[in-house]
Amino acid sequence: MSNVDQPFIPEPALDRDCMTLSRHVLQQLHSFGAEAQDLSAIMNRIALAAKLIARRLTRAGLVAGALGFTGEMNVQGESVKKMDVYANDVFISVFKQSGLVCRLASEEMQKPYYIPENCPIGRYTLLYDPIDGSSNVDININVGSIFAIRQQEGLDEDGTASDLLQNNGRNQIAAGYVLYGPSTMLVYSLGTGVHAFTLDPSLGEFILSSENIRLPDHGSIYSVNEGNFWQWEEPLRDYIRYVHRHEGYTARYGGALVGDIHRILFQGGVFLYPGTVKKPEGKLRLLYESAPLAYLIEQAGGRASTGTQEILDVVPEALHARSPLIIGSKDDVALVESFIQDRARAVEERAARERSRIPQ
Ligand code: AFP
Repeated sequence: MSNVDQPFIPEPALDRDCMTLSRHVLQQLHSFGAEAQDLSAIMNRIALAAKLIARRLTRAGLVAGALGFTGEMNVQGESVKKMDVYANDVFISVFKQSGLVCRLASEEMQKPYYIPENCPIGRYTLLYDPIDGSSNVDININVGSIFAIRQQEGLDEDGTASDLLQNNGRNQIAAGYVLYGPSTMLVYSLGTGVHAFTLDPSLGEFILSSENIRLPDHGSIYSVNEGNFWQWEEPLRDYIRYVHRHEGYTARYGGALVGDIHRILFQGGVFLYPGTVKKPEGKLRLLYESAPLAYLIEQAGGRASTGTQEILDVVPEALHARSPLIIGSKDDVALVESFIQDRARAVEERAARERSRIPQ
């Protein structure tokens, strides 16, 4: 028999090395149609942005102008880091002349950025947090990027992005994050499970490293900035008192959401960024942080809640709206919610007792 007649059975290691991100997207969608090709190309551009950002982060201590603050404030009133600006521009650059994305919105920009030449064919919006946990950059600890893809509804001719304010997080088509850690990893979901890719620097490609990741229903980790303890509402303090008094819990908090969520995705547990008495909406941005991560964690079998509502059901009131976030293993999220419900019930019962004492 000649070689031509023999069936080609690739070595397993070779086959694994060939499972790139763009190939994986097409495989997930079971299609080579136009929409599948678009999503595959969008993910490929996000991967390019991730590689550019990873390259700069890896050499940040050696490159002039890579570290530190710009001296400006962003729309949220936070000091802007040079790396935030670089990473924000990278995402815009990779989508220029792509024909894929008409509009990009990030927490670093007051208004969405439009790429008019893409708009006649680019039906998508990219929402992103270019550098999440940027206070970690100057001390060389892990940071991340978070992204979500949505279908653009209407032409948004007045530039108000009103379609983004009429829909909840279930409207996301895909979401994910990039973790810039000891290795650079890209984790994403298209609504068909959660998959992790590791950047192989020798190939310059993200290669599939874990497929269909499932979150355990319970984990030992609780991840929260306990320095805010006295600023929280009482139910959150009840929860923390509970974990302090019970065996089997361990605290982990890195100051960068992506790293903390990545740990929970693989090991289970719960991450919390609750509101405080002064800022009930909390710190994290719904469109760029909470909703994309909620989409991902739900796809892996976990849950994400504000404490009283599923994150994916929240419709933002503004582009840069914030939301409290309780996210992770199902049972752990439910446990936190149970403290919120208990306090709400107690308040309700006290009010009913007061009412019954007042003579009618
Ligand atoms: P920065 O990007 O401004 O550093 O904020 C990071 C972040 O949004 C999120 O990644 C962290 O989980 C959280 O803030 C940390 O905030 P605290 O410093 O208040 O704990």
